Amino acid sequence: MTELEKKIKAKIPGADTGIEVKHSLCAICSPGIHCGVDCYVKDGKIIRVEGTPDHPLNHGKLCTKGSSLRNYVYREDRIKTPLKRVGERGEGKFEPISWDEAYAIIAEKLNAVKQAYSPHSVAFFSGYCKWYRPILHRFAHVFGSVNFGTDDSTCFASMNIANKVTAGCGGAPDMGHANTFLGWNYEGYYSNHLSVAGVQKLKERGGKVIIIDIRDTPASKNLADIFLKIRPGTDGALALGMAKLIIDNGWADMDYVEKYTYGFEQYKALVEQYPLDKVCEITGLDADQVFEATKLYATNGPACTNFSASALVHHINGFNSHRAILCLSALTGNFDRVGGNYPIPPSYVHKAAGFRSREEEFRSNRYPGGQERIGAERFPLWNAQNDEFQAMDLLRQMEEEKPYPVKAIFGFGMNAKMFPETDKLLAVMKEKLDFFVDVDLFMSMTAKYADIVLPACSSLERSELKPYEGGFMTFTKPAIQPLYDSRSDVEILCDLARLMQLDDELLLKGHEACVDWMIDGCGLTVADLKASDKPIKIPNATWPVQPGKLLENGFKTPSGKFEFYSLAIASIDPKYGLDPLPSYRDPLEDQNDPETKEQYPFYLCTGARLPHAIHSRTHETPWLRSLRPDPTCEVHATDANRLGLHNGDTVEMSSPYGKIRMKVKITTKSQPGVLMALHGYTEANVNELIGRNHLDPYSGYPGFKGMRCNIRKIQEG
Ligand SMILES: Nc1nc2c(c(=O)[nH]1)N[C@H]1C(S)=C(S)[C@@H](COP(=O)(O)OP(=O)(O)OC[C@H]3O[C@@H](n4cnc5c(=O)[nH]c(N)nc54)[C@H](O)[C@@H]3O)O[C@H]1N2
Ligand SMILES: Nc1nc2c(c(=O)[nH]1)N[C@H]1C(S)=C(S)[C@@H](COP(=O)(O)OP(=O)(O)OC[C@H]3O[C@@H](n4cnc5c(=O)[nH]c(N)nc54)[C@H](O)[C@@H]3O)O[C@H]1N2
Ligand SMILES: [Mo]
Repeated sequence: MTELEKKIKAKIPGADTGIEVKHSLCAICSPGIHCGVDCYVKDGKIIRVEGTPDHPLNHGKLCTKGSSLRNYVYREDRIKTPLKRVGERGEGKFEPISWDEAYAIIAEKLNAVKQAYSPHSVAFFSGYCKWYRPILHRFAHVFGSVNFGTDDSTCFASMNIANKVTAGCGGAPDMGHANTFLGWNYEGYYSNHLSVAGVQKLKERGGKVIIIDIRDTPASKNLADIFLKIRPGTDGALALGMAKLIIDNGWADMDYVEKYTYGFEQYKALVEQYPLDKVCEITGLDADQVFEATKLYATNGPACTNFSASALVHHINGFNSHRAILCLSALTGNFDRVGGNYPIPPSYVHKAAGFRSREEEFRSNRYPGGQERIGAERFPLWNAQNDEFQAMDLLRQMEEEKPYPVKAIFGFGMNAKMFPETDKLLAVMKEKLDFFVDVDLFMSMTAKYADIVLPACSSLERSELKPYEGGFMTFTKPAIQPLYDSRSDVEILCDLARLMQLDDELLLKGHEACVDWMIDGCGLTVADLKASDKPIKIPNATWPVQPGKLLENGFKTPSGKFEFYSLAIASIDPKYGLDPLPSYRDPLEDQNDPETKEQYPFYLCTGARLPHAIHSRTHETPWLRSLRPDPTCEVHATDANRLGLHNGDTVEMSSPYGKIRMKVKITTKSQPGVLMALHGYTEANVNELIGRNHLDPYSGYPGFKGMRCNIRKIQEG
């Protein structure tokens, strides 16, 4: 018996030999934190999953979701073969077909739309998965369409654009050197558990932590020296008020401001309008606490800040709230400084590993032009700053066919439940599309509307490139053969590129050739990476990244400075009313007429993260679902008492856009008047309650975390 087999026998009583341990990664959650996993494989089946002990990211740890990876991969609703629709769209009636048949139909139908309308009338869309995106993006362009879009229309990109127009790039918190951590909507325990150790270490060194959240969380309880429990969606006003305090009390780093920033006088005039009493009235916070938090942040530097990908920017005023918070970092001289926030260039699909890949070039150097992307006219700032279409305008464009029709969608993990007014989107897709393909692991509600459904394999059944912080990278190998008749997303795209005879050498050569092209210069090839089963050091990566380069060489903004007043925004046609300054607006500005206020008195916050769930992909995973079996609406005890609600009662939640039912969970962690619920349930989809035009005009992002709502008891629990 080998040493390994002995170890396995010790761990799994009764296990016979013949078990192999294969290394892979868990791709259930955020692409930046895909943990290394050890899969125990017997007779081609995974019998156990553990975190890889010597992995540079997770060091053996796994979260709740990763621990149920085996249960996720072997879900019964996995799509088993390519399918062709035989019933009505949405009915879910399909017949199995071969891959060759499926490919032939897809090629024919996409080309038919191209001929009858234009290549731009085919939209290519990716849901939450990121790993294949550069390949899909290039495929869209080589096919001739400008329309490549993703879930970035609701995630990360708003923050990225706000960073870009202010500082030219984003900034990662330098936790290792900060004295104060401003954890603005930071809830690492739930949304990024591997980040918590960094905050704990800072505290152990004597560092201070400020948490700003709308609910009590493990972070507010375990980490905060000061906790500001703010009224949802009012963060922009708080940030402007903090800036006024910083300036008035002489805590600003005026040397930094003079040397490295642009538009200070206009910014100062804006923050003048936010004295402490007004800020407290808007945010519901206590004046002394705001003062103490501001003083700590501004005087106990260096201070770094957490910037959230979704919590703030999921309000219709969120883009500017994010900018207002970012401005604090320059006002106090913390941007691009040791212990503050400093830029790290991404290496591959949003992940920084200390080298610059050619991903962006790969995605864009075949851009066909000739038409505006979907959403370009409605969201000019998004369009100017992002190389994807804004999917929040897809429904309108399909429906109105203006400025041109969208007649086919090639979707990878497309999930209509991600979009506000899901039912309306599906109805328009049903009516308007000539052709819809969806590639997914599971038979989702959206896949049921597809004409052709293709089975994708999971991360354990395929190979993918994955860089890691610290200067590591891996190209995974399949731990098991693709289940059923599934294929990897990239294999599907490269097969189709060949069949459709697309004019692109790289796509025709296949996945590894594309990856080699993108990582050229880092000192490794796919062949080098494949020689190891685990992440290896990238020879040409620079890590840790040294701050200070922007201060030395200039910011990548029109002025070359950090812009309190954004010249990129100023260049947008004034008819859109976008303010170059990070001004504040009410998060319910479009719903404040007296009738709506009276009918829908609650503030609904959807999708604030919980550890056991991620979007729609985990709700149907039995082990995870068992942790919270029912779609649940969290109601504050004060409201529950007033309305006579008890735990387990069924309530109808309603908004001007729709109604759904959920079970009540009474809490004191949130605030009176605020309801909280997760998104992604098929039987209780909160996005039926969010208006499709309830959008931030800067980014096009929906107000997922700020919508008027009401509840009514339907049934005792
Ligand atoms: N109300 C509300 N809505 C939200 C949010 C919120 O907070 N509140 N959050 C928003 C945010 S931040 C995000 S990121 C989006 C997430 O947006 P979604 O795209 O809705 O995310 P998922 O439901 O995780 O994944 C979509 C589909 O991808 C499939 N899939 C999984 N793995 C693969 C694979 O390897 N290949 C293929 N082809 N498909 C795969 C899944 O089965 C699923 O059907 O939701 C947004 N929507
Ligand atoms: N377990 C789990 N982890 C996830 C995900 C998941 O679905 N589940 N999704 C992943 C994805 S796609 C994303 S984009 C990230 C998002 O991760 P984050 O950007 O961190 O977003 P959240 O965890 O939703 O929100 C962080 C905190 O902000 C608070 N918050 C909500 N509204 C407001 C507000 O108006 N003001 C303030 N100050 N705080 C507010 C929430 O209560 C929450 O505690 O998480 C990733 N990680
Ligand atoms: Mo996200």
